[in-house]
Amino acid sequence: MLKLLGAYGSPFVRKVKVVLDEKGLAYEHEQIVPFPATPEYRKISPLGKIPAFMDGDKALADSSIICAYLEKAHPAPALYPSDPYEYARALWFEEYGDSGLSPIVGGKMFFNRIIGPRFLKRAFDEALFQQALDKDLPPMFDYLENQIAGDYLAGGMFSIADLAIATQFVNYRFAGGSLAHSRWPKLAAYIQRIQARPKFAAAIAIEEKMFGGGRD
Ligand SMILES: N[C@@H](CCC(=O)N[C@@H](CS)C(=O)NCC(=O)O)C(=O)O
Repeated sequence: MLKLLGAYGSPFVRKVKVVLDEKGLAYEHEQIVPFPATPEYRKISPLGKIPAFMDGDKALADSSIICAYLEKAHPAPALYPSDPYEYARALWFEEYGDSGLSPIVGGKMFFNRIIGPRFLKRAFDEALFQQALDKDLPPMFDYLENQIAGDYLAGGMFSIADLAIATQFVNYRFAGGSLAHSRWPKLAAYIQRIQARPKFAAAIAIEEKMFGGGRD
């Protein structure tokens, strides 16, 4: 049996969940909150982060590693382009989402405004939030706006690139961010299109009940 470990609200858990769903795989989803990670959980995820994954007794950690494993183990439908350069571009956009957008959207916005105050008794740092909106994100959104040429970011197909970018924008919206009426029309339409895919939309709908309401 396949098992996804990690809590709703995490863009990385969502990334793996949508890969599993797009590939039509059956799996259990165990809600693991990593604040703090237990010694037991660290045996599966040595850095103490979510998600982790079990395929029977085989354990894996890190969303990118888990998604790469799922692609090898269950190749259809393909979620990585086959052309070498487009494959590398897809990995680049995954990295851009995971290491570029996430520290800002996840750390300075979603965690700062939602998770910290709601679950960890941490005060909301409004200056940090505003810094993300005013300084950090505009050049990143400009970059993405310029990268969007067709329906998808890499290889002319829905891929890990689109998933890794669009998952960050779920947290962006949950934290109160908006792309509407913005200076990024291509990006706004692209994100809406990717998140409207049935499996993606279904994953978001579950979390919407928890995080989509009013902001704290
Ligand atoms: N590179 C990792 C990042 C995972 C990550 O940062 N997860 C966050 C939640 S969204 C976490 O577990 N944080 C707990 C911690 O850093 O202690 C991945 O892609 O899985």
